[in-house]
Amino acid sequence: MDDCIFCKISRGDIPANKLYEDDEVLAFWDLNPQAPKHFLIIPKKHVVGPADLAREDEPLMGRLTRKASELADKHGIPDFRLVMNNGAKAGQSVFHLHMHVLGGRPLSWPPG
Ligand code: DGP
Repeated sequence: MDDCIFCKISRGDIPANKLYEDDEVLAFWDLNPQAPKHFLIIPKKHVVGPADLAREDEPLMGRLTRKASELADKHGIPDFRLVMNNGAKAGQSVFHLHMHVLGGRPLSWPPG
């Protein structure tokens, strides 16, 4: 997707502070952190959001979740929250599927 900011990061067209990258997934620190530790993990494949996942994407989502947990552990975030926003009214502002990984402070519930 030519005008997708996360596709641009994925292609290396714009910089990001990366934690991890392989052929399928990329993790980078959020530009606008909502907690002391806040990174995003995305599939390199352009998927708009969770509601747009195909059955064939199920293994990819498993990889994202496992890698998010592994990276949280590696970066000293034993307790963390995974968040995926779907749609503008739920807070999605970038329409390329991403999982937020937030930690480093107590997180209240319910979210706003
Ligand atoms: P959401 O609101 O769930 O769509 O989250 C999008 C997140 O992406 C938001 O927390 C800010 C972050 N973000 C947006 N643009 C950039 C960027 O260019 N670089 C980085 N590192 N993060 C970005």
